[in-house]
Amino acid sequence: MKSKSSEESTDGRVPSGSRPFAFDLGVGAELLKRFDSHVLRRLSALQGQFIDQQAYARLLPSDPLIYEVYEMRRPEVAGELLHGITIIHPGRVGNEFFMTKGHYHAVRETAEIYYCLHGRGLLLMETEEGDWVAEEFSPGRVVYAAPCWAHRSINTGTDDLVVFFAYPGHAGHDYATIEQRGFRKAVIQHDGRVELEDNPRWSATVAR
Ligand code: PAN
Ligand code: ZN
Repeated sequence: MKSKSSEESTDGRVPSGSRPFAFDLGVGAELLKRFDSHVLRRLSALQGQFIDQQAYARLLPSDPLIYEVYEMRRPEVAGELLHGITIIHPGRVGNEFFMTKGHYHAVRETAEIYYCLHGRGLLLMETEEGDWVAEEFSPGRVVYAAPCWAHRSINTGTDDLVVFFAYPGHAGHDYATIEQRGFRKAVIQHDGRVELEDNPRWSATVAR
């Protein structure tokens, strides 16, 4: 499946034994077999993020699975690309659609590219300076999260949302800023439509 060689090096340089490889990208069991790690995120991992805290509390006893990440293991160094698939399951907490935790990259000056394989949704992005953008996910669509933009995937459909992602190996993840502050916008269902509204739980400052 893959050569181990010297890929485990963590001294910040691309290992000399890093070798090319290839795999098929599709949706289904064949794709998922190829991945090295599988992370499951349940509702409890998103504590404090959804607007309707009563709806959150009602769902919490069953702690539903919100999303899953299948990742290729690569050295976490600047010359490598970390990549994999995220599957966000359909559903809502109150009127708000299921979503990922969302994060800034710890190294802010690193981008990420997404390719939507299946489903419908949005990549919600914002900067620390106050800018925000929501780009649509639909099959075949690429979304580019530029350096310094926090990003959160949201499933606005009735089926799984499946996206491929790739980002620099040294990017790292800053989850704390979003855990404390949230995103400026929330994505909700209103009269059967998908709408963005100001997030009342968003706070302008981050306690450090
Ligand atoms: C993605 C995300 C993935 C899950 O690979 O890690 O979609 O979202 P959270 O990491 O916010 O839980 C990515 O943006 N990596 O950098
Ligand atoms: Zn990211």
